[in-house]
Amino acid sequence: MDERWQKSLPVSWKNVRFTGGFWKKRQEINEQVTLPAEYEQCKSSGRVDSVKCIYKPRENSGPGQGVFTIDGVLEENLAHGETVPRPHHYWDSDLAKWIEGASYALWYERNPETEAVIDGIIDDFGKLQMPDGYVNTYYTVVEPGKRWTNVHRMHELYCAGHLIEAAAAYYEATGKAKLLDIVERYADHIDRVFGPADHQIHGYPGHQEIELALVKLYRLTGKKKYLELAAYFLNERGKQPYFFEEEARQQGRDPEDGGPKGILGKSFLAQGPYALFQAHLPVREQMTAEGHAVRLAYMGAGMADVASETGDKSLWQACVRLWDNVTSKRMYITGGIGSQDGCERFNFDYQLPNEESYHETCASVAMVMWGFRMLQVAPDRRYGDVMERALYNGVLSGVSLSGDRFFYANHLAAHPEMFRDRIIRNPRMFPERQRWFAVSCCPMNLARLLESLGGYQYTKGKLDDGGQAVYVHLYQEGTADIRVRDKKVVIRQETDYPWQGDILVTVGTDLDGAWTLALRIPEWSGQPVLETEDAEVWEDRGYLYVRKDWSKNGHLHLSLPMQPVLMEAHPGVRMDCGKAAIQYGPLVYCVEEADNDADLFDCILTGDSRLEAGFEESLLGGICTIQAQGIRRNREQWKGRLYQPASRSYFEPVKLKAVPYYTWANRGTGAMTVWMNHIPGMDHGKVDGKYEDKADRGNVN
Ligand code: FUB
Ligand code: ZN
Repeated sequence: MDERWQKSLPVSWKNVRFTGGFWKKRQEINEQVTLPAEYEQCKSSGRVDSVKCIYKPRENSGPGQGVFTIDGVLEENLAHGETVPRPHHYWDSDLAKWIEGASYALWYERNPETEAVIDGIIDDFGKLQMPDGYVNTYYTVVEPGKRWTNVHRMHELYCAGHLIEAAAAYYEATGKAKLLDIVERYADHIDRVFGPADHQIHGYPGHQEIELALVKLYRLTGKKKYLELAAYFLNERGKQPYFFEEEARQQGRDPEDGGPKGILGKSFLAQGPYALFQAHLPVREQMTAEGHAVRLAYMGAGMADVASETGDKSLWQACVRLWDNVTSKRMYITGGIGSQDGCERFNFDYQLPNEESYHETCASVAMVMWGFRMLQVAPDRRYGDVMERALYNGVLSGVSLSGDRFFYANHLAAHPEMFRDRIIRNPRMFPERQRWFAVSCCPMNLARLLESLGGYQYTKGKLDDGGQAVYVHLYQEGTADIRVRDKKVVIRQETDYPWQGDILVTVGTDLDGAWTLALRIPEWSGQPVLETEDAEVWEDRGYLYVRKDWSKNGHLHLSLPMQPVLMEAHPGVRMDCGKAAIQYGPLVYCVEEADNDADLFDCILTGDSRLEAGFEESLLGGICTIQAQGIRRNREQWKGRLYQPASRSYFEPVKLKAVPYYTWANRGTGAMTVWMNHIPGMDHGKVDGKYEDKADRGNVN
């Protein structure tokens, strides 16, 4: 159990600028293509107008009348002949996430048109706000009078959380407090409605998010009641009698009825009632990560935040326990989580299917958010490495290189044929990025994360001896403007990361005296080389601490050895037994049909497959590709048969080219796999003119 506490706080995204390199390019696409495309989708789907309250409920409309998705909620559409799109109960969150992402972009480059669009939506939210502070489109126009009657399912608190995050971003970017005023009044309302007193609802959200948002609001306003409310929501979860049942009974609903299709209710998961919502047990008693993946990771982020601010050790321990279960048994190599398509949830330990993976983009975003918050309590590379893994792989695969197409589910292997008949059932699963989804959480989540990524690079805190430390969690070309002991410090990183691991750090400051830069050394990098002068250097939990007077000599050079390696999964992951995946630095690779004429699923990487990395400027936006040699069976032997007796097969050599996983499916649909067959003890050298298995001859290496 991670007992050590070393609090640090994020260096604001406003103080960090990417000046070139990998993420700068992605941010430009995000600003120029993704955010505008998302706004257009919000407009044409009715989201933007929904805040204007133009929807009029038809008689008998409301829950129970529409088209249900797998998670049992109404799809947006003009179902049942309605003339105006019915606002979905989480449309507010989509707009809020868009405002958040667009606000970050405004800070980097003020754009009066975007600002006017945001102002317009904020004004509409302002008009929507009730005198008591309540703001929610759905309950204003679709089910008026029913607010706070189905907190279990209807996402009011989730939408509130996203509005708070949007308000914080808009305020910080523009200095304008009008959305912040709205959400403060709303948060005050929520604080009056929920709580331990008899007249209050003793409840908590069905979809976590507001917890971390309230901590953000607390940090921005200094008002402790927001932190206390966040803690209250976490501490209430799982208490008996179950709030979701009490709520249902009070509203005359049958608590045994899980809702449409009966999948979300009391007895759906073996782990206990309401495990899908992480409400089966009090958070401190939850031993494994169960249920809906995004909810769990947002909850973890909220727990870490609250623990960090309150010093609550038992909450922190519970948070570490969940983190450990996720990252040691239930996470993909891409850092993504939630392998089960039905209900977007965790599965049992090591159940990580590749072709059928759900692996929602939002869940990877949530892992970045959670990992970053873990780092703020305990700077340990096991959090930073996962954050980076999720970012470069699970998150980034969610958007096309062009910036206007998105994955909801991210598969780790695909053969397009197997998804053909799924198109009708669930476009989220199709292995081709889509322009939009009816439930469009992922595109928005991804855009707001990429735009605020600078805010995940550094934190600042005190060391045990009281000295100041600035932690460097991510490497990227750019500058950070930080205050240490109230003096300005400018940190500049020059690097071509993630394509190579050299990082030149220059610190510009006239702050006298020693303080510490702590650099994350990713586990994949083996032995790093650090060059610097006049410094005291030590290592702790995967961070290299460099303490010196930076005003005298502000340079260091960190070299993280970066080579392609074959990775294996724990033997418990039965889908990956006998397989290996290529990793290069933080990037996970895959082989795609577009580069390989071989049948990808029959290729075998052998013990002496050499992996060679080379940069290809003109491929997929400029990437390092990895070349590997392998073998495969000669298909002609099958002579049209489907099966034949096993015999020593003849192998033929095959050359494979792997590309970063995040770039897959940018050249049409085709087969792809991250995990390839791998026989470590097999040499693919030619024997007597044929390729055969040396291991058979006792020649295992
Ligand atoms: O329910 C809101 C969001 O939509 C969830 O976080 C996603 O998993 C998707 O269901
Ligand atoms: Zn999503």
